[in-house]
Order: sequence, then C-alpha cells, then structure tokens
Amino acid sequence: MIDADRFLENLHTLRSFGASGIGNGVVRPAYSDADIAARSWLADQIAQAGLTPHIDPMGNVFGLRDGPALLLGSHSDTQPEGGWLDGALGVIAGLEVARVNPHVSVVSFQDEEGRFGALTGSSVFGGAITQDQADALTAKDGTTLGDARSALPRNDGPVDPSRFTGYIEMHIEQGPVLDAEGDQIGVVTDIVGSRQIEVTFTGQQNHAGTTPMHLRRDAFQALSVFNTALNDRLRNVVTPRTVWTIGHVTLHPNASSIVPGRVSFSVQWRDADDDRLTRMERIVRDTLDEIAGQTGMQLSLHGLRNLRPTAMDATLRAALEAGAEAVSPGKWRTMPSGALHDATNVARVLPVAMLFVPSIGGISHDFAEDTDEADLVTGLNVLAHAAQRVTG
Ligand code: HGY
Ligand code: MN
Ligand code: MN
Repeated sequence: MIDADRFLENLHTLRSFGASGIGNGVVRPAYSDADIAARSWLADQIAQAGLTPHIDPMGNVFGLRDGPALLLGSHSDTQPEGGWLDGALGVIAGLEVARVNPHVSVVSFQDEEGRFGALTGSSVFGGAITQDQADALTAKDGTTLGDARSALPRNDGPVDPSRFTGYIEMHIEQGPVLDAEGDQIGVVTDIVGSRQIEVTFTGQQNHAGTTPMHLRRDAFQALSVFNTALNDRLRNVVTPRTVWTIGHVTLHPNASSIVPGRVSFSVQWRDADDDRLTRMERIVRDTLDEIAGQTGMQLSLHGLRNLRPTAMDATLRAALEAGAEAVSPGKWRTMPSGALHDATNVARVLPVAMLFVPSIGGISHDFAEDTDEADLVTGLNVLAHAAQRVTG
C-alpha cells in the first residue's frame, strides 16, 4: 500500500542533504559532499525497500528488480540555488511506488542540472555520450567530471537499459500553468529541444579613465550590442513558446576602473520544433560573427549542446491519463514541457512518459520552489496507478 506519510518523510529527509537554510532551498550540486551523502542515503533506502542498490560509474543510483521492470525516477542533484523538489520528487515517488510494486525499479540520475554538462548522467545511460567524453567535461571551477566522480562510494558498473520496459518521470511543472489554472496533474505530450553554445569575445583591456571611447575594444559593449541584435533578429523566426537565454556571463577582469577585455557567456535556446532550433542557430552564429567584426572582437565558440525535442510514448502516456482521471477527475490536462528532463535522454533507449504536479507561483530553480503536499500525494497516487496499469 502506498504510504503517503513515508513518502513525504523521505522527501523531507532528502531535502536535508544540502539544505540552504533559506526556506526549503537546497544546494546539492553533482558530486558535492551533500550529493554523495544523499546518494548513499538513497542506496540504503533502496536496500531497505528490498531492491538491489546499484551505483553506476557516473553515480546514477539504481534500485533494481530481478527481471524486466518499469523504471521510475528522476535526478537528485540540484542547481546552484535549487528547490527541494526539482528532481528529488521523481526519485522519492519512484522509490515509494517501487516499495509496493514488485515490477518497478527506481533511479536517481546524476548531474541533470549540468554542473559539468547537461543531463550528463542520463546522457551516458542513454548512449548520447561515452563515459570518457563525460569524464572530460569541466565545471566552471575547472574540476573535471572524471575527478569529481572519484568521490563516489562505489562503482557497480554500467546498467543495461534493455532490462527495463519503459521509464516514467514525475516532476514539478516548474512553470505557471497548473497553478494558475487550478489543475493538479499535467500529463506531458512532449519535451522541448534545447541547444547551447559557449562564447568568448576578446577585445582590449585598458584604463577606464584614459582610454577614449572611440579607441576602446570593450568586450561588455560587444556583448550588449550582440544581445540587442539577437533579440531583434530572432523575433522573425520564433513563436510565443520559444525561449532563449544568456544566463551565464563572466567579465574579465570585472573591475570598475578597467575596460573589460574579455567576456565569456552562454547562449541557450529552446523550442518544440527542431527545424526552428536550426534556423535560430544560424541566426546566433551569423550575428556573433557580424558583431565581433563590427566591434573588433576576437570570437571563439565551443561546446554546442544539442538535445532534440522528444515526444512521449503513447502507451505510457495513456496509462498516466487514465491514472489522472481516476485519481483527480477533471483536474488534469495534457501539456508540453519547457524544461529539460532526463526522459529526453532515456527516450533514446526506452519508451518514456512524464507527469507534472503544480509549482506554486510557477517558481523553480530558486530556493522558493514549492508545491502543496496534497498535490505531491495526488501525483504519487497517479504514478502508482499508471505503474500498476503498465506492469499488470
Ligand atoms: O534546464 C532545465 O530545463 C532543467 O531543469 N535542468
Ligand atoms: Mn529537474
Ligand atoms: Mn532543474
């Protein structure tokens, strides 16, 4: 029998690993002490639940059943300023269902939030990148993933995806729709695609008082001109659902009296249509070339990340829709996902589906992220119902 109190207690225990001290906020980046401790705790919970704990070379933590099983889960690493439910909810809900359904396994993927790459643990599991390629990825502080994962308590070897029959991920919506519309459940139709490049403009560092404006090669000004030009040009190819973000900017030397000589920044864009992502990529690259030339910048690009738009499996989605109607009749909807999820990578090797519960105020990737406990339990019951339909 699903035990909602045990589920909520496990969620709050997981939150305690890396608790930020601000609301329910959590700081638990991949391979941090808090992350390693949380994964060890999860492995113990998995063993107590009667499944076989298995930590793969990336640090993905599995709870395995003998024989074919439906895989439920998500990730338990967080953004640098993370919420307590992003990822953790799907892991603990999967564990609770696995405790009562003998045909269900559970997983917590590693580095979904991209301290090193992006959805890195499930990228290796789904074959998008090799372990060697993952090991070469570096965090902003210069740490390589290969070095970071040496802190893992053990390495039980890779898990073969073919042992599973499918994957269902429960997640908070991380957007405003369910909360604003008063629905309790979202059954996901598709996950957007996302592309990202890392850019460096190199100009000329100089004295902020003695360098005339017309002689400057100011990297910040170049970024500012690029951003304005990009916004103007993308408007011709985007829809209201398209998003693009310059979210990480490093200015060098970042001092008030020095004309910045270098700026490194990320450009990320997302849409449900792969052709539109390609057209946007052309505009990003052409605009970077043009503005670098206009502003006297040396341009360097690296690390194109490309996650394709992903449709959910019809059979698994139908099981979720049946579960939603049974548990929360009339208070559910189908909807796309603007956030990325491990399901995108798992879809390379297994049928996948996702369900959402509301995010209060649509807030996520922020310490204030939260969901009413009643909605968490409703989502758990829908997941359990769907898993029962699928596993028979
Ligand atoms: O970026 C994303 O959409 C995910 O939450 N990491
Ligand atoms: Mn997530
Ligand atoms: Mn996230």
